[in-house]
Amino acid sequence: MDEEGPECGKPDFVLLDQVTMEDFMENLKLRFEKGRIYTYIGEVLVSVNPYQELPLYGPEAIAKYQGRELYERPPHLYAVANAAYGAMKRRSRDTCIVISGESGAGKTEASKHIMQYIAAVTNPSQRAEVDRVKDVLLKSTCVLEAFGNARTNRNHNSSRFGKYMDINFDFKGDPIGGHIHSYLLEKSRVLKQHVGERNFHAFYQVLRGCEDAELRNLHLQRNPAVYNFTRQGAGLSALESDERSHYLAVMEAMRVIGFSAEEVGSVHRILAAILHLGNIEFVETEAAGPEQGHLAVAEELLVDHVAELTATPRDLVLRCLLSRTVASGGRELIEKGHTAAEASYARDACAKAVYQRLFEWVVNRINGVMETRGRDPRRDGKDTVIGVLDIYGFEVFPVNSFEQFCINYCNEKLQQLFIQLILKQEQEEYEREGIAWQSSLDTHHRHHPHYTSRQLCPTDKTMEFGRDFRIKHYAGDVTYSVEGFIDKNRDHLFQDFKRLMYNSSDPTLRAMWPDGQQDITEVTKRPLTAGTLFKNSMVALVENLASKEPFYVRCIKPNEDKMAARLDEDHCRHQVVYLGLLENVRVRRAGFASRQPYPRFLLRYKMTCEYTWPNHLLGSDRAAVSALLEQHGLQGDVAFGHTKLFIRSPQTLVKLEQSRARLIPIIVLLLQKAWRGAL
Ligand code: AOV
Ligand code: MG
Repeated sequence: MDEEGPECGKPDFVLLDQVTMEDFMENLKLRFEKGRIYTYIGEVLVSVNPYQELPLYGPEAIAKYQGRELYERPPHLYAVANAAYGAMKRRSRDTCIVISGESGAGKTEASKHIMQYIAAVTNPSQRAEVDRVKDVLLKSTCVLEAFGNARTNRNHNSSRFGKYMDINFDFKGDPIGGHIHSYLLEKSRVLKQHVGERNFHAFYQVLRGCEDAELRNLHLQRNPAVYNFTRQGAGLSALESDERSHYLAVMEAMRVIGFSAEEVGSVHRILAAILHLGNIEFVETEAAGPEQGHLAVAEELLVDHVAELTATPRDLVLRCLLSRTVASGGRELIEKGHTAAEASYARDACAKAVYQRLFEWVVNRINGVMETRGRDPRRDGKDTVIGVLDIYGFEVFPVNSFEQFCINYCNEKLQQLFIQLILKQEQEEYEREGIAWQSSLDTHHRHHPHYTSRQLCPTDKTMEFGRDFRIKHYAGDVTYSVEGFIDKNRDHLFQDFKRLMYNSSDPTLRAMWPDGQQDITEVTKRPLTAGTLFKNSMVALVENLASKEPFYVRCIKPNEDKMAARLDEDHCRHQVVYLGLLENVRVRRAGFASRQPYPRFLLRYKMTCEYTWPNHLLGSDRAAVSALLEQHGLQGDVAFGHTKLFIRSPQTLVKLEQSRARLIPIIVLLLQKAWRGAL
């Protein structure tokens, strides 16, 4: 990777002459056009999705960033990963990298680059256990994406779950374990997708990827259009060959992680059972037996398939589909027949729940493999953690429901945290360095959501009475439809299904349903709603992040069309506004425009002073910096911290930058002359 010249714009927005939207956008655009998709705001990394492969990654690039200071090389994810790793290792601090930005902005890709960096720079002594953990860390992404990602209209590989991954390091700084926490999978996708969208990748991968014999055993046909759950997205499939190579990659990843052949077989059978379940329809008939009331299954063969694939008794499957057990009055249990509508609802609830449990089982299974082992007992408890957060991005669709509400709520929470931590961090740094500073900011930057509905705003015809409500989010207004909202929030599944799954003779499936052993009378208490559970998990997440030293990656989506090398200014400006990036620059410059460790400052500016070029003899870097500033007459605008120089006004930096820019051509000439002389 080449170094950056002035034609690439400013590598840090803090260096802008003025902090206006125009200047910000001009710099962003200029850099993007030059293939510079990364720019700093202090230690925050702003990243613009290039929508094309750029030669920015891989072992060579990693080597350039390894062990370097943040500003020594052009801005990069690797530099942030390295900074987080360095802070963790040097100061034994738990750190976290929070990646945010709207759907399709590049969060998941960024998280993968970060993991790759960490894997590449650790374990020089190649300890087998550490290598194993690294393999699992890297391969887990591929498996989780298969089960938790799907094509949406905003992103062809959109994460439909939130992911927070902790990596545990031992005292040597090598990864010895990890833990993935997943947040609210968008399970309603199993049943239904918007036009232009698909179900989770895993379904298509099995349909397209399995060998003929296995497909026959699963009673499946290759064509996704045959199944209700995959029909809608069938025409949008990736190339069949791609789907198959994804399938093979997932199989390989599962093998490396340590899933047994039996487990993989179970996973396939569960996916197939869900597809068959989705095709089951109900008919109301006089002829149906007295036990099931007047309801029957239209195609009984499908019930056979579901029973076989889930290793459960066929009669019980049928019974669960057509009726439910209820505890009447006291403790007496009675079986109550479904209406056709109730049966369809129960079938769907079951299909969603089976998929969700499968997903959670996959996550737990990976966690089991990554559990920290082989820790030195004398140093127990001394290991440190880097957390990487890659959550689903803010999204707005033509119709938004419970899932969007949760996803956007989550983004709202993270935005609040960003603002809070940025202020906190600034103040702490000033204190640590012994610099007096007066906070010029209040927290009016917090965005309070505003609620409105047609009832409150009768003239607003963009919302329907009693159906829609609108929230003013930090990233824009979103209208939510309450249709299905309460159901999704209540998230009810009849105990009969749970019991059925728990009684499966397939140990993998059975392990996913520990609550199936509960007695019906024990479960009639009202459980927490999905919304409450999600909210609680967000509170815990935010607390966890706030306890760590945070590093931020702020991702920007350059255009709505997933087009390479096109930056739509309005679209980006909107994101710059709601991500609070201008405020970020201002906060960074509020007290002091810039702060730099003395060695880094010298590296950049030493050529502007005769006492420091090419090397100084002044005893300490701090003394050298002082001499340099004095020669420029700039010493009045700075404060000397214990390890860093703090520069108050941006003009000082601008002057130094100008003087550097004037000298570079002369130095290049001198070097060329010297070079020729040497020849
Ligand atoms: P997201 O994670 O932020 O969206 P992704 O990381 O999935 O977004 O990125 C979307 C797509 O953009 C990827 O599939 C790539 O095609 C492309 N892309 C992103 N980053 C890069 C990069 N650095 N280089 C090349 N292409 C890139 V969501 O999961 O929807 O919020 O819920
Ligand atoms: Mg993602």
